[in-house]
Parts: sequence; C-alpha cells; structure tokens
Amino acid sequence: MKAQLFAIAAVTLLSAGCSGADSADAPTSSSPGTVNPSAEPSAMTDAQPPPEQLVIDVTIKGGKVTPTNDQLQAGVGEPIVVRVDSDATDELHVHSTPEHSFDVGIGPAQSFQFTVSVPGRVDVELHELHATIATIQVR
Ligand SMILES: [Cu+2]
Repeated sequence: MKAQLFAIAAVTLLSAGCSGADSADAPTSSSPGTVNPSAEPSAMTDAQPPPEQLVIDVTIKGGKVTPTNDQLQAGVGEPIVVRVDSDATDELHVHSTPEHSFDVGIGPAQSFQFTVSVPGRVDVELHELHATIATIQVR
C-alpha cells in the first residue's frame, strides 16, 4: 500500500517537471543552427526562491515534552530542523527513509537537522519518553 502511494507521487512529480520544461523550450527550438548571442544564463539564478525550512521547537522538562502529536508538512529534500531545550537526555528518532537518530543532551538550543528523500508520513519521536513530537507529511 505504501509503495503504491509512493509510485503515484513519483509519477506526478516527474510529469509535472516534464511539462514545465517543454513549454520553456518551445520558443527557442524553431531556429536550429543559429546561435542566440543575447542569451543570458545568469537570468535564471534570480528566479530561484530561498530554500524553505521547517523548524520544530521542542521543550523537554520534568518528564514532559511539548509539543506532542503536532501535524506538520514539509517538502522532499527540504531541511527540517528540530530545536530542543531539554533537562534530560533522550533519543530523538525520525521515522523517515532513511531514518535519522540523534542524541539529545541536557541544555538549551540543541539543533538537529535532517532531510527526507522519500515522500510519506514521518513520525518524530522521543524514545525515552515514548512520545511522538510531530508527524510530518512529506510531499
Ligand atoms: Cu522511533
């Protein structure tokens, strides 16, 4: 079931990319053999938006964690940062493909970054507290 959903998502992504490239190429393909001296390759870099980034602020205090069961969304390959302020050690586990595991120490402003390369539902858990911080829908 999961593999099937992934296949559909992958096909959707591929076809979207193809149609975009086709329409951009269409005007320049009408005069083969001629070189266009006015083409500016640098014009494309201006159109790039800044990379998006999802930041999850987590507090672990007195055996409790906030937030729990947060519902979030992120893109494939988008940096996801978990910032932890904790009074106990724990293991931060990201159920993605590939999965990620981080050692949480005691102290403020601990930053853990990862990306997810396969679309799907990604649980971010604390294994010592047996708590789910957030579920991220990666598209
Ligand atoms: Cu886990």
